[in-house]
Amino acid sequence: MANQKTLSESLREHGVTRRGFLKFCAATASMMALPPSMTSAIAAALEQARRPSVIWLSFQECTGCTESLTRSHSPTVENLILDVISLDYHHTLQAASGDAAEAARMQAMEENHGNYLVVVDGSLPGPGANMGYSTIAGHSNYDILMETVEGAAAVVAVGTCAAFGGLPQAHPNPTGAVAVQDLVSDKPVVNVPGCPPVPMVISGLLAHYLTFGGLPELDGYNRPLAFFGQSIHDRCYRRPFYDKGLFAATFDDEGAKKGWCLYRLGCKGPSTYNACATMRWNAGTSWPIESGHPCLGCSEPS
Ligand code: FSX
Repeated sequence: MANQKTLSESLREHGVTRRGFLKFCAATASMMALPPSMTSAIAAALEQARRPSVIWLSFQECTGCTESLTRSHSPTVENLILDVISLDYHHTLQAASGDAAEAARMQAMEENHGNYLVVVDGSLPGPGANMGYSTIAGHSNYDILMETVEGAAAVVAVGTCAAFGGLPQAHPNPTGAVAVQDLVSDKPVVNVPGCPPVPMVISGLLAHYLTFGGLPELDGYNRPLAFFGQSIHDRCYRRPFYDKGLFAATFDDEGAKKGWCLYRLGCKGPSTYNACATMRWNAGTSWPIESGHPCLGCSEPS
């Protein structure tokens, strides 16, 4: 529970230089589609900020969302956890286990009542379902979620499973899986869908919360507009081929080799809103369409 330090104190403790700090602020401004002139305002806000306590709950999921977060490169997951937030509970990343892990969650809830963020990945069996399908330390996912969000400032549903039900909810939905927003109605819920979500979108949302002390503007699906405001199609580097009517018809024809549009191969880019085309994956190396595969539309409901 080291969240009583300001961010700048924490950064100094971890040997982060002023230049490195400003680079992080510039990356945060860019992620949130803010002008570069906002960098100094973000730096000033972050220097005064107390690191918010974050409790991360994992339910019915594949751990891809956490795997994605660990590939965040600006900020890195180390920056994020050591410098930006106080990650007080996370099954996969925490050292504690068993009773000690659950005690850490209870302590974070008590000490930060009303102020902590709850991040959830995975869907969970809803009311009427067999709660035994998914339990942690003998408690149902439902009980853990409701107990933890009671004192939260806001809830972030990370991944399409938490945001919309995702793979566990696919027909015939054997576990009666529901999304977080189906259960939480008295706290703000932000959805960060994707299977998995773009790592920089997860860390960018947390950085936004810390910088501005609140949640960003959301779209109709409660997704942050800064990241989900434009379709994959609108930002796709293959878009000029679509506009000229040049399409790959198979995965290995001349059109595919020339990098033409993948729409006729089933690409869901025109109806999918996400930041893959600009933020890309693996430290900005590439993204599915650049690898020759159509968009699957993973960040949309159903
Ligand atoms: Fe779901 Fe995430 Fe896909 Fe996996 O936590 S959004 S199955 S990447 O892991 O929840």
